[in-house]
Amino acid sequence: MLKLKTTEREPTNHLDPDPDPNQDPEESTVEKTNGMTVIDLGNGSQVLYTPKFLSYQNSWDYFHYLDKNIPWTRPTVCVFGRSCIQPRDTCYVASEGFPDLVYSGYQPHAYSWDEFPPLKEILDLVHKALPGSKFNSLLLNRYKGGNDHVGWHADDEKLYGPTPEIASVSFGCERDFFLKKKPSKTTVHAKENGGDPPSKRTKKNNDSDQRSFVLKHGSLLVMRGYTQRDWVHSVPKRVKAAAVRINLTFRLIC
Ligand SMILES: O=C(O)CCC(=O)C(=O)O
Repeated sequence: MLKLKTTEREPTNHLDPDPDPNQDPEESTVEKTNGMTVIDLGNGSQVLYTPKFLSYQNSWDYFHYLDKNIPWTRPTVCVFGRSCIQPRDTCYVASEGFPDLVYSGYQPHAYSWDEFPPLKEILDLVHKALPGSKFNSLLLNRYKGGNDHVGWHADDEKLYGPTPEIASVSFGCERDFFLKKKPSKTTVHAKENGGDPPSKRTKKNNDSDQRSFVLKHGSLLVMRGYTQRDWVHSVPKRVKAAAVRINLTFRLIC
């Protein structure tokens, strides 16, 4: 069993059930508590980021274990009607008896948690860091170099319910992680539209509609609330990110 040390931190609360009535619901706020940054993206979307979730050495021990022992595959997926090889390695772990995960026309084999005890250790640490949260499945990604990436998407598959919580732990090479608000269709009524019939217009994005993080070795990033409904995220190609990065995204199948 790998020996672990986590960074000490205060337990964090979930989305504020009793928000300040004077605050614009679209306004985003940032709060820092004991190593964790809480970013309220507005409208019920929230991101938490802890750069030093796991200690440096434990993170390397996990990295080497995962790199060597996970049965990584690089499947063919279907994106916008086209077949392509997924630009990163993947593996999937889930508790028994839940619906199968299917994304981009691909249904990964679900391995059991019992086959990879260190994954259960990391899951326990994530549960401890996020009191009240529960995860029962895990999608693993391995980026072998700067060409490996994940394009803009939301983890909004039905099996995760309307407000999925995703806890993402990173090991190895640092990579950029971007969040971008989905363009919202606003109905423009006749009065505001010079008397024309109602029409749909797409609201333009501004700076507060984008966020970026550098996901550090041993870090934890959590997306909560309506983040998957209202935002998309990506890990873009980076020529200079030549080394391997492994990422674990813990999810709850409802
Ligand atoms: O590698 C990451 O940090 C993100 C992975 C991701 O977006 C996903 O698995 O859906």
